[in-house]
Amino acid sequence: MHKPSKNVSRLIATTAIAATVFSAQAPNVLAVTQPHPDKELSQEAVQEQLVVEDVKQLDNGVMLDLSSDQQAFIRLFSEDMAKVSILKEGEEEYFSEAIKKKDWAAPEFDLSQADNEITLSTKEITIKIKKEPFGIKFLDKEGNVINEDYMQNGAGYDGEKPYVYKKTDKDEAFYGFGEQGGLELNQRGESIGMFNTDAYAYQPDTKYLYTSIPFFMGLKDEKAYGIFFDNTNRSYFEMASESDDYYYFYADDGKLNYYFMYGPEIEDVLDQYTELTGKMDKPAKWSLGLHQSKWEYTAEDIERVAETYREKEIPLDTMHFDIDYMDEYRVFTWADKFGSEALHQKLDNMNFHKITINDPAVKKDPGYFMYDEGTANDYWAKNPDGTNFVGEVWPGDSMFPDFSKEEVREWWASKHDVLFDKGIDGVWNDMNEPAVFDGPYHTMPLDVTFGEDENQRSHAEYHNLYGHDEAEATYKAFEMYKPNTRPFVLTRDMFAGSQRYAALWTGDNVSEWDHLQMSIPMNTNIGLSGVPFVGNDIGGFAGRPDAEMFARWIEVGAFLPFSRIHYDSDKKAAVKQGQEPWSFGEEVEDISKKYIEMRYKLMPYLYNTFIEASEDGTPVQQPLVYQFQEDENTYNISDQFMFGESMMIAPVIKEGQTERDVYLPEGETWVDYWTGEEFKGGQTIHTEAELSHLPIYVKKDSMIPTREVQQYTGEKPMENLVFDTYLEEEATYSFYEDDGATLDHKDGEYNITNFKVERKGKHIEFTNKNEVTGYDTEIESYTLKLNGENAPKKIKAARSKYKEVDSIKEVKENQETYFYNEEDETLYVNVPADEDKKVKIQFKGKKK
Ligand code: MIG
Repeated sequence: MHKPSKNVSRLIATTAIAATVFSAQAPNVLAVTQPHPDKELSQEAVQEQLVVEDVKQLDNGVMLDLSSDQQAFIRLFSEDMAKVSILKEGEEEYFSEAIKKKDWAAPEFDLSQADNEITLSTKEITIKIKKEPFGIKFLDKEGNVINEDYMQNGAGYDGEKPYVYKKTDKDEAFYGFGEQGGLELNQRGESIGMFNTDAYAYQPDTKYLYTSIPFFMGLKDEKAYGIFFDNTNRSYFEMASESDDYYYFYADDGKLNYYFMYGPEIEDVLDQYTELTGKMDKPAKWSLGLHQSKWEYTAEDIERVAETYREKEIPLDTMHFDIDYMDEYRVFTWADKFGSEALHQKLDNMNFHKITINDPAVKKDPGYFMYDEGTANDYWAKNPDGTNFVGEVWPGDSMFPDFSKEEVREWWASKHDVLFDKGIDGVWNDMNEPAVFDGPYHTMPLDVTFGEDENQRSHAEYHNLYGHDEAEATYKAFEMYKPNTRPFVLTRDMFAGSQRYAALWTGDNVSEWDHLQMSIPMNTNIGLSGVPFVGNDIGGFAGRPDAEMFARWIEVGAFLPFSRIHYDSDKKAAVKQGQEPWSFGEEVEDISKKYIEMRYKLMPYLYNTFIEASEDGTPVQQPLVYQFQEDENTYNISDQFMFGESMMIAPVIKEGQTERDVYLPEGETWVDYWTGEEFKGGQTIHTEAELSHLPIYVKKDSMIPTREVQQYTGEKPMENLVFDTYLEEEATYSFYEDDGATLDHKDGEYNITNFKVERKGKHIEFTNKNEVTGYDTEIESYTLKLNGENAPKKIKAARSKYKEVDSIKEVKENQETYFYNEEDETLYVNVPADEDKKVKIQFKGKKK
């Protein structure tokens, strides 16, 4: 398979002069803005080796005196997580803003010393530290080496640059690294760089994108570990890009400080990582609906597009307001037409949610309240000489809030009443690299400063945190003004841990087939980096898709965690093609409607998948390897994904294609969602996929909660919950329910109900048990939809016998009824929600 490597753009980044002008060019790899040249490690420096000179036991690990006046701290944060710090003389251990949980109870551990080795072991892992030369090895409890330093180079500093070399071999796969380009899931062989960059119209081989998450996982021999390099400076990951024997990571500056976490399940690594850096909140349900947006919709366009969705009965929850809603790009103001009461009334009456974009840059404009207040209070980022930094963005010369200061974040938060007063429900943070049109490499000079006195940091150090802190400030705005409403913040730039505050969209992608394809490895690796709430502009932002591309994109788009159609201003598009579902003719409109409706039907499942994400860090859009790490065939599948626990999506992502191969992971039986045909896992099948067909496969023995379609979330009460069930032996579902909007769940206002469907010889039993009942549910009945079953003989619960009816509609509306559809061999059974007896379904003969 052709593999466009990011190493190409590494060359470009180091040798070419990066474009610093506003990047409105046509898509062209050479024109994509990239930061200043990469720094490389000196081979001489990395060959110097450190030696352990003294050892002290700590309550949770050891402190080592090293040669070259350095010190190492190796602390156990849990039975399978350790923090490794190697520090220069006088430096202290450190946590960046990424870290949510700093206090970890020390696990029990043994410490022993031999001649040249120190051993720390917990119930789960053993850490062997070699004294001369100094090096660290992590082993599992059976004594398998999971990860070890590459001793030729080890770890240390090359001048200012902290680095770590690790041993690898060709069987090890790498995942995570936040937002990365490329068409492959497995990042082995890649040169990865992290420095948040406004990379308009990026390409698969563009090295620097918007978001930096210096976290990755290694997977070898079916065992996974994670490494989080907690350094906010520009960092680099050479993942066996030079040799199959080692990989290394380093940063331009800062401390050497990383966390090692052991799985062996990927799932456990991610759970640990998100314990450390925070989980996402339970999302507002409306934010899981479809969003529509365009740069340069007029106020009239917004109204007309919103109306058209309702007229055409295509579900939509949210309209976005891009930068034109502001008065000449002054943040926290409204231009007349966009602020008009009439427009907001109309949108509100049609039950739309509304999101406004927000940029960090504040127009340098005496008399404008933001400028005046920020200046009077000394809130701006500064030049090295202490004067305020001024750079050009949309409003012209602008000031940049210093979000590193808590006071500035509070101030910024407090300004959001201007938006909330118009009924704005979510805030979309753009340009937070920060992008500066006339700055070197499209951002601020690296010596601009943030913070004061002992908290002062250079832009070089703070850069990757700018969007993170702005997201925190925006999140605070919700706490301030909407204390019992779930926040929705969308951001272009993140650092590790930003999932605590915001969802991520992957910036200015392009209407090209490669981008549709790339979105899958990109999003799933972002998911493996602790950020479940992610999406790409459906149809592509820059350029315009044709009908076929849009149809294929909406098929994928309906299954993105964050699902938004958004596109570039007409000024830059060669074709003035609209990008609403009806802009491509009837066929594509029908296709769009079909899949958008499907998303709304799956809302209970999607919401529950997000609840899991908020609890365990589980990605919503998962690479196959996430659930199937025992099956090596999944390690580099980049064109299929799991949508939650049970549904596998195998979209067509190539032009002109109407069929494709699909790999079905081993260990499951898979059911074709459309035909009911069953397949054993562990094989590649071939399927037809005409334009309207999105191949979907469901794991056998799963229950998928669904509901009737709504035009927007909250349109109709969910009186009947339908369990789409594919039964072999036993399927279960633990269903979470709350209001999906407030924080009342924190006071116990939620339900958990455990459902079980079991095959017992000639009959099937259905049970539901309440585990938590704190929420006043609207559910009156459950429809158990059993796919691929014979006609039943009788159905009863205790003594009450269920009555057979003639249609799906009838069964959904009448409790204690059932309907058998012979054509597709589907049985529907309506069980009252308060049924506390087993429901027994008896069949005539043996299972077909
Ligand atoms: O310099 O606000 O990525 O989504 O429509 C371009 C206008 C600024 C970039 C965002 C895009 C948004 C656009 N913005």
